[in-house]
Amino acid sequence: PEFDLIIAKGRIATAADSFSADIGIRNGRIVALGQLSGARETIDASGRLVLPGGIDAHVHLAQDGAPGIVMGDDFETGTRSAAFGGNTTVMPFCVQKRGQSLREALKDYHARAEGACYTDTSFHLIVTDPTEQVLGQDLPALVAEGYSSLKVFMTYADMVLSDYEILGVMKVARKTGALVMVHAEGFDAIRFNTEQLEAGGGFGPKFHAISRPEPVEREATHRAATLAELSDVPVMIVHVSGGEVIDEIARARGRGVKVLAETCPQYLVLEEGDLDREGMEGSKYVCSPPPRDRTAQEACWQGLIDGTFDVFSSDHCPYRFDETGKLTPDGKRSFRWIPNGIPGIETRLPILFSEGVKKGRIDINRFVALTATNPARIYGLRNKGTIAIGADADIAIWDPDKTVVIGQDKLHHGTDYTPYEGLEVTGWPETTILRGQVVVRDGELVGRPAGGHVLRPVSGMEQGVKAGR
Ligand code: DUC
Ligand code: ZN
Ligand code: ZN
Ligand code: ZN
Repeated sequence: PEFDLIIAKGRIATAADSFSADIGIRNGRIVALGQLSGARETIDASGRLVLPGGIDAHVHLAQDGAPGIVMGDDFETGTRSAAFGGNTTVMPFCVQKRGQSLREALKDYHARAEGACYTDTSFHLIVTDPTEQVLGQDLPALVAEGYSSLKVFMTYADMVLSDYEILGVMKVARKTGALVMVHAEGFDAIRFNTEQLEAGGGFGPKFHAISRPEPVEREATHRAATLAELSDVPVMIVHVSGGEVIDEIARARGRGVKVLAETCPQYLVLEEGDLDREGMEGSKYVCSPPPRDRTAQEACWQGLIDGTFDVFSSDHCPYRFDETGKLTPDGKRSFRWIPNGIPGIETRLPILFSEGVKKGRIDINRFVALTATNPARIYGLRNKGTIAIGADADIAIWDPDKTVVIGQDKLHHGTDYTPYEGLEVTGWPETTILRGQVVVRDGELVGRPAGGHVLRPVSGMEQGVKAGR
């Protein structure tokens, strides 16, 4: 037969168009679109929506935490959950520990991922120790090899970089074309607020949000954009939580700074009040930046509608709840010890589809752009993120009318709760295909954990140009 696989009679959507066609796949690539026949296998997609496989450009898998804190997902369970959620590529972080070389960190994370993934995987670096060796030798070499995106933190004692250090990193980015992603929250303000709150007896999860209100994020976003302006580089502001931050991004763009921006499901459907739930329940919602209020949710929706946001990612960061109530086991009681991050790799696409597309806030083409096409372009994932002849056959087949009440019992991650428990969504991915291989078929796992490739993005210079707005 001419094709290995035909996906027949589906309604296809890309970032640009919607149309009905059969998709012909050979050797893992899309080779034909139209009225097709002659395949070893045909999947009937009539009445279904056929989308590019999701690209989750911001996830944390198998990261080392503080002593006693274990992440709820390794690469196997994390990418399995991603595949069930309609994704075919995930972008986790390779974290440099202080004192460690970037190459050692990469070797370590590659070893965790190789042969263990149900989806394709491509690493961002996290630079926590920008020594002369790192800035002068290692980072330029790695960018040239294809590690063309890296994250820096403006908070956390063990991660924070000074403005001076960020400028050093951005100088390398300017030279090599790497894209700098920034966690924009101000360290000193958070530290000060945390001490004040604890001194006043404020220890519970809700004080996490009170210690880092939106102005803390707005100020850091302004500073990150300014450092990018001084350095003449694009910058990606990740996990944006509300309107004040969005306004700061718009101002920077207005003066010509190339600011890219990402938001996440937690800023659309969770609120600060969730951190104040009974007992330790609130710890299930502790992430940074924290979810805000209704006004901030609306501002994030507006940013998705008007194109302020380039990318919609999960920021899946799966700390376990049961053993510790998301607290360190050695009895430290304050919110400051609650690991920051919540799971969401499987629920990202259904939440945006249901709340966004089904409720008429965004159209299906914008949905595809935010969740697959833009991440592929911005991070230089060649042949990914769209349905076109020559592209990788990374495809998700959705039932657009299936209603699901999200619950831990239905998810496939390795962690033990979902912050979206009880949320009803309409539209669910049923079948996920990676480079022409079925990974999930009608809600059943059929792929193998060795099926995913650990990719590297294309070389930095090329992607730096593309990242320009
Ligand atoms: N930043 C993230 O991107 N994820 C989880 C925690 C954090 O601070
Ligand atoms: Zn972050
Ligand atoms: Zn994150
Ligand atoms: Zn491979």
